[in-house]
Amino acid sequence: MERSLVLVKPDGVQRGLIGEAIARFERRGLRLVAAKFIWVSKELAEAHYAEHKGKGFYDGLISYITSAPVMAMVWEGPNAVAAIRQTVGATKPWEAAPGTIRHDFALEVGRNLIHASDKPETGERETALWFKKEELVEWSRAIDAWVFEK
Ligand code: IDP
Ligand code: MG
Repeated sequence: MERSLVLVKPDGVQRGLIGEAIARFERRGLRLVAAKFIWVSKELAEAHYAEHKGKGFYDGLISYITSAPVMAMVWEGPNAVAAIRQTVGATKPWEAAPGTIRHDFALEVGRNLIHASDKPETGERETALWFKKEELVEWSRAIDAWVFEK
């Protein structure tokens, strides 16, 4: 089963969009694995966004993600990474498809509300970076057979 890290970033938290994001992932059929509300340290922010180090927006990105608390979660399901990226929408909100979170609630790339892992391997790496093993909950739902084919 694929897993994705999802962050409701500081702007999403401040704008009261934690519930909106969770509702969309729940409705989609994804299963919650872990969640915590935290103020991100500079060290964690830098480790999380290491691939962007050296880019023009990097310093702004680190201040953005550490500016206020975030809601960090792991969601799982078949094709979870692609499905979640689709629900979140394109990085630039003005390019995000109508109906996606970034389309419906955002205007700026530097205030795009949500983070979601970009590949299954990234989902695993980011899950391990943000959560300890004992924070990940293995469980099943009565509806799983009606959402997951296998
Ligand atoms: P993603 O979040 O859709 O995976 P990435 O390209 O991995 O997008 O970029 C990480 C984050 O960095 C974006 O979500 C956005 O918050 C920020 N970012 C990316 N490009 C820009 C930019 O050109 N200006 C400001 N912020 C940017
Ligand atoms: Mg990314």
